[in-house]
Parts: sequence; C-alpha cells; structure tokens
Amino acid sequence: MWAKRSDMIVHEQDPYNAEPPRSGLAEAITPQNSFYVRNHGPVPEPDLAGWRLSVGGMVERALEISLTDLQRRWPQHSVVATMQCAGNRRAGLIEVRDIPGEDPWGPGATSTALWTGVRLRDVLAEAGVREEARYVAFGAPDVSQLADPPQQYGGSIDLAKATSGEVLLAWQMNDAPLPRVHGAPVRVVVPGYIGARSVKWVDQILVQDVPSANYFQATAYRLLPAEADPTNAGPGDGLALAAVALNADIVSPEDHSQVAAGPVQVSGYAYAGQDRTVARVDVSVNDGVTWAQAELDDAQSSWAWQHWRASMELTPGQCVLTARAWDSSGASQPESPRHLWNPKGYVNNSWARVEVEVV
Ligand SMILES: Nc1nc2c(c(=O)[nH]1)N[C@H]1C(S)=C(S)[C@@H](COP(=O)(O)O)O[C@H]1N2
Ligand SMILES: [Mo]
Repeated sequence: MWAKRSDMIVHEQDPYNAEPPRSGLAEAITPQNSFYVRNHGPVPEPDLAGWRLSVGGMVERALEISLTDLQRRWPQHSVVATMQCAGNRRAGLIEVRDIPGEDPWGPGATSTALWTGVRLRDVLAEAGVREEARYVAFGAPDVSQLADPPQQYGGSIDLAKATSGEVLLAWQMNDAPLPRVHGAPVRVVVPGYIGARSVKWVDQILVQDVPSANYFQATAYRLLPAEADPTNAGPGDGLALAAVALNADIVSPEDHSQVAAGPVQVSGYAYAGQDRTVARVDVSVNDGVTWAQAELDDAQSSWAWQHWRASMELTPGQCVLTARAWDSSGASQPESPRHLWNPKGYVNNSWARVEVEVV
C-alpha cells in the first residue's frame, strides 16, 4: 500500500500508520518505500490545480498561493532532514506499563529525506509579519476522528523557528514529487522538531500571538506527568513538545535475531534534533558495564541523523547489545524507559537495546 515495501510493520490500515523494520533505516537518506507514515485521519484526495495556500492572521498582506505561484515566486531550497515522531520507540514504554489507545511504534517512526521547496521565511516576508506575532500555525484538510472534538489536523511553531531558514514548504522528497501519503501537493518540513509539526497537505498558514488551538497542538503531543489521566487531559495540560530529544537506536543486528560468535558489526542511527549535534555513540555488550566507541558518519546536514557502527566481540549465549549517544552539550540518554514513562508514550529516548542469540 502507498508504494511501501511489503515488510512494513503496519500499526493501522485506516488511517495508514506504518514503520519499516530496522533494516529500512540503514541508509543516510531513507528510500521513499521505507519512510515511515504517521496519519491521524484519511489521506486527502490530491487536487494539484485546485490547491491554494492561504497565508493570513497577523500579516500586512494576506496571500492566496497556487502551486505554480509557490514554485515560481521564491527561490527553491533543499534540506536533508530527519523526521521523528514523538511516539518513536513507544513500544519500550508500553513494556513498562500499558498505554491504551496508542500504537506500539518501534524504532522506525523516524526517517530521513532530502526535502525541496521554498523557505517558509520567504513566504512570510512577502506577507509581512506584524510586530505582535509570536507563532505560525498550520492547517490541513484531513479530518481526524481521534481528536476531541473531531477536527482537521493542525499545529504551530514559534516565529523564531518559522523564520529560521531551514523550515520549508516542500513539494519534493528525495528528488521526486512528494507522495500523496507524505503530504502532496505541499507539506511543511520543520527540521529538528517532532514530526507532528511538519503538517502534511498544508493549505492554511496563520500568523498569531498564541500557539495553535488545534487538538494536536493544545491537547495531544504533550508530555503529561506519569500520574495524569490522559482521558481527562485538556488544552494546555502537560508540556508542549517541539524540539526533538537526543535519541539513538540499533539498526543491525535485528532484535531477537541469531548472530555468529566472533566480531559482529553493530550499527544504528543517532539524532540530536534542534540546537545540538551528536558528539559520540557508545556501544556495550554487557548492559553498560563497559562501553566501546562507535565510528560516527559525518552528518548530511545539521538537521539529519548520523549513522554509526562498532565491531563488537560476541561469545555464544544470549547477549543484550546496548547503545547510547552523547550530544554537543555533554548530555546523554536516560538508561531505562522506566524513568521516562508518560501516559501518552512520547519521547522514549532511553538507551537502545537489542537482544541477540550468539551461536
Ligand atoms: N495533515 C497532517 N499532517 C501530519 C500528520 C497528520 O496526521 N495530518 N501527522 C504528523 C505526524 S505526528 C508525523 S510524525 C509526521 C509524519 O510524516 P510522514 O507520514 O510523512 O512520515 O506528519 C505529521 N503531519
Ligand atoms: Mo508523530
């Protein structure tokens, strides 16, 4: 479905929600057929000729932009950026305590693409942002029945991020037209922020002095205290998520696989998100008693994950492989999902753990 590889792990068919197996995360740029998909409602019918983007709110001049206008009026710009869902690795939190109503995403709710479009900054400059503006809100036509009340998908980012230059209105992914399931004709790409802010099928931009009141900004994608009852959570409860937290996982070997004794190459990804970079990745075969340092690939851009690998000597028996990244601020990842559990299951950035049988 949606031109994805046949071994996608499909959490829901309708709306389609799927992640690749670990092997789908092995490349610096994720092929389109492996790129994860996160939807909250049905994928809208594409109407390239009829699509209009309205830009309004606290601006000097409201704009109504067609696809050809968008493609011709401003300089084209490309960014390699990692998209990461706040629910990535939720399965590890569910092992600690159940999280009813949320999908058990593994390590594959993150992928990286080369996005091409125009800078949001350029479009906002033409509209003329008024002085009292603080946030830029995005709206899309897909209606989510999961929202309370059911509503179209939306979200917002702070004005500083919106005008930073890396935020795109993109119509291409990996040098091909943006696929329908990833937001065609045009989506927002907010590098360094949780995937939820990269609104697909965007058709409305509103410049405001407050964040978006949309359910997916005001109520969902917020970090609630462990004891909170998510069914009673309302607008403004918990912490709004924006910048991605430092995260890493093991891509190979696959969890619960068999490997031959001797030197085994352990590899994975690490991503630091907004304002920080991955500085080092450590790998352990004894659950963190001792650590070896992985070889870290150069970043494709300031907004992309980095792959890493280490050759580890494994002896026969059950073995837990562990990895953790450190960022440029000297921070590392928490050891256990027990310390991170929250009622909606967001931001599991605990140590990567993969169990293998060494034969
Ligand atoms: N219109 C719209 N935009 C959306 C969503 C959605 O359901 N509707 N899901 C968001 C979430 S939570 C994520 S993680 C990313 C996923 O992008 P992808 O499906 O292209 O991987 O899209 C975001 N943008
Ligand atoms: Mo997400």
